[in-house]
Amino acid sequence: MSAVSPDDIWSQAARVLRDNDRGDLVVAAPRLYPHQWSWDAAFIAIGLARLSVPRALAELRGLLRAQWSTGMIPHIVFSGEPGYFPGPDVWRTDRAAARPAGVETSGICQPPVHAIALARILDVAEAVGGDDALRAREFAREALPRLAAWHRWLGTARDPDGTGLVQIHHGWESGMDNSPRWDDAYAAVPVDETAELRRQDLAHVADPSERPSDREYRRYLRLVGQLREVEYDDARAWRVVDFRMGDVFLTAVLAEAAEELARVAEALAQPEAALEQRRLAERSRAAVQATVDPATGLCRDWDARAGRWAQSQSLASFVALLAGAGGDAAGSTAYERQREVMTGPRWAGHPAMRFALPPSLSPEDPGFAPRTYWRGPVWPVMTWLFWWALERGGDADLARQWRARSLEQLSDLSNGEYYHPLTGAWLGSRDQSWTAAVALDWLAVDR
Ligand code: 9WN
Repeated sequence: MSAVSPDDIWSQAARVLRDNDRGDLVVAAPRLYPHQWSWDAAFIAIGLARLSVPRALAELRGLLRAQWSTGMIPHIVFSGEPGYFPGPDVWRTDRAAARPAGVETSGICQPPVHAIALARILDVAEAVGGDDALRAREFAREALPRLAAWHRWLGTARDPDGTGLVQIHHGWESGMDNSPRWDDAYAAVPVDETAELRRQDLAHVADPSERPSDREYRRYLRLVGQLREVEYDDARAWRVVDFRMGDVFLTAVLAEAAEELARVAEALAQPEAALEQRRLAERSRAAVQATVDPATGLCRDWDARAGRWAQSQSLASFVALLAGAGGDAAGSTAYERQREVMTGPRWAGHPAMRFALPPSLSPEDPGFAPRTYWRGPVWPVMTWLFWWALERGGDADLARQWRARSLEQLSDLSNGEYYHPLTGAWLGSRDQSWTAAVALDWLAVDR
């Protein structure tokens, strides 16, 4: 046991969020990511709510101001600070008809965890009562149609094949940028050796192997170029882009977010809005269920261009634990099977793991790279999401264990972006906002 107390973790995490707060937005990390990221902002708001409900609401309100007229919530809202590549000059979303005036954003999206954040903040605020509860309800009324439009856009513009599986046009949209999930699909994306790389990320990490390679970045930029070329027009983008994947993790998140938004709509006495979200949740869950590989019991992404299932196994293969937890799938075969594999000796229960927590890749996988980003490390924010789903689904013992181990992992007080699964050392950026945010939420549970 470490000598660090929960109060120490709390004060350090609160300090991180305070220091990373630029007034109108909280940057994802002080140096590596000096802007607001879409799904980071949602997790950050969950943590902020434990410090100040109004500040948490302001974070989400700020993000929603950058929502495109199509419904898309962009993956980055630029703060004006220098130091990140690719910046607005590369994205050139000023040419996109759907981008709102007065903000600079990227032209792609990220997983839709926002309604999960809204519902959680509302619950926190209702428990506090008074002004916090009033303000949270008022904000929920304002956010509901916007989040419904966001979900609708994912379910239509990003499901051109009508399968229920949401398609992404860039690995960045998955939030798990260089996960082996995308290796085969990226192998078919021509590398543009002439693309100018002005990477700044490598200046902010201890070791370049913690980040994606230049070769990966060249592909990332090629896809941005293709989307920029069609001015981020939804009708054209999916036809021209060299990468189009049915993302099972994002779809599972959408299922749960829709379920949560339905709950919010009911609390606001808006039954029609609730019904729309319940239908979307059902459709998304069915799509997730349809990805289950009968041989392994794990979920799979779909390569829509190649017309085949992606082969890799990663943290994202376990999304029955997310999408199964809230509804009728709890206790289903996929849930039970994935739970067993994840807690078993190939994954979180691997004997070499420093903490028995879900890693981004199995230590047994030939591609396991314990320092490299989404190719092995443990990401506390991902543990939080799975923990949240377990809690809600009533899988209390495992939820308790993951929370306790995560707090032990966080007792180095670094608030690292991700952690070496075998040594427990922090990697990537320190003082990462979303790590601090989930630490606060975990601690608040029994404070
Ligand atoms: C690209 C901010 C973001 C996270 C992503 C994570 C990383 C960006 C980058 O950082 O991606 O979007 O430059 O590497 O992969 O999940 O939202 O924390």
